[in-house]
Amino acid sequence: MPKFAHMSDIHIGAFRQPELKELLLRAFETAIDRCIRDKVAFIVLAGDIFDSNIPDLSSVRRAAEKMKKAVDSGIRFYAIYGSHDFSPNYSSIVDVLDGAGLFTSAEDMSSEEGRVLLSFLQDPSGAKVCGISGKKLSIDRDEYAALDRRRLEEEPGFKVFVFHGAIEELRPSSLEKMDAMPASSLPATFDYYAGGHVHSRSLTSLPGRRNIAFPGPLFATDYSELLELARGMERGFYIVEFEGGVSNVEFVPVKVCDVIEIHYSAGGKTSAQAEKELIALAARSDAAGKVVLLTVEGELDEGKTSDIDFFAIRKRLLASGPLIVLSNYSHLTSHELATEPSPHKPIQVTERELFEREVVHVKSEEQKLRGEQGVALALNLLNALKEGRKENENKGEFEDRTSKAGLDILGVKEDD
Ligand SMILES: [Mn+2]
Repeated sequence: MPKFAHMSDIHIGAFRQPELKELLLRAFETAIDRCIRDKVAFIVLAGDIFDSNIPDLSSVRRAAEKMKKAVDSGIRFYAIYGSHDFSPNYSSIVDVLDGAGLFTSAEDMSSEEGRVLLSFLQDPSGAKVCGISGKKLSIDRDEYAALDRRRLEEEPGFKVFVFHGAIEELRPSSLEKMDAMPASSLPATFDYYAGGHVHSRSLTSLPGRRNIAFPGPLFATDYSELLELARGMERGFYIVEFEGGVSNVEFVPVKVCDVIEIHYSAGGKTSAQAEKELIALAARSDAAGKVVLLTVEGELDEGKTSDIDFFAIRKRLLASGPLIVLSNYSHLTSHELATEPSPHKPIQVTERELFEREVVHVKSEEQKLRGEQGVALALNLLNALKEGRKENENKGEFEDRTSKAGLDILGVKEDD
């Protein structure tokens, strides 16, 4: 019986730390190896394959090598962009891999009298694949609105629709604020809806639309998703068996590393007590080969947060040979000096807090400049402007790239 795999939101290139970048790549390699072993006919990548439209090239090289291996063993890749690896003003690495023949874009779109037409890709296994990429500036929303559904719905055979976006009816409560479209936006009568964008796994059938699937990431893409792994969340992808229709959907877990959380509440302790207990806790923990997330929070009753020797605690933890230790002391305060800035506060936390404090003064009516959306936009813009000149990039290219990145984030299209 033929099979295909469905992955999404891999975000290759995410994370600053080389150890985490490496784990992400290993998760991708593990998943592809499993597909080769399982002899899937094709792999659907439902967007956000990369963390940005131009991720770091060493990550791209590793990922491309593995994909080449799959292609050489007869597997085909059908991919769409996600909101992360698409840019309205810039080429994406997805285009490069498409051009090089590693991927086939699942979005074969044309327009006719204001209607959006999609063509099916005919896979040799018999499956028919088509889809719409996740784009910025709500371009994809307009495409769904103008989509000629009837032609797609009348097409006979085994059909897979690939998309990148949340579905209102299926949106997890934790993502209530996430932009979503109603399920009726998707053309009906497909056998499988290969979704991306939502980083939480689900497989649901709605009337007229069976098997709407979101596999979520293969590993994690940020700190909060690392915490989810530490708390027992399983990550992976789907393998779908089909003959006429879908006969089985299997979730394939991918695990590349143990992630543990060491949580310490310093509430009501003195700084000396907290330090002693933290060092003892570090000495007790079995961190060898693991990703360790150390969270220290609470308000000290006595002493300053800076009295705690965080270096010694870290050193003690590192002695047992963890892969990496990420510490978060941003919610540690002291009663004695309520205004004292806590030590080791990651710069991102400070920036976020500043924006959160100032965003209330924004007078604009524009929704995306206000509240949490405004904070996110300001942080994105700041990060884009912080990026320095790349090696071998000349000044003109650097300026061009920076201004395009800024426009992308603001959701403005460049003048031609
Ligand atoms: Mn994503």
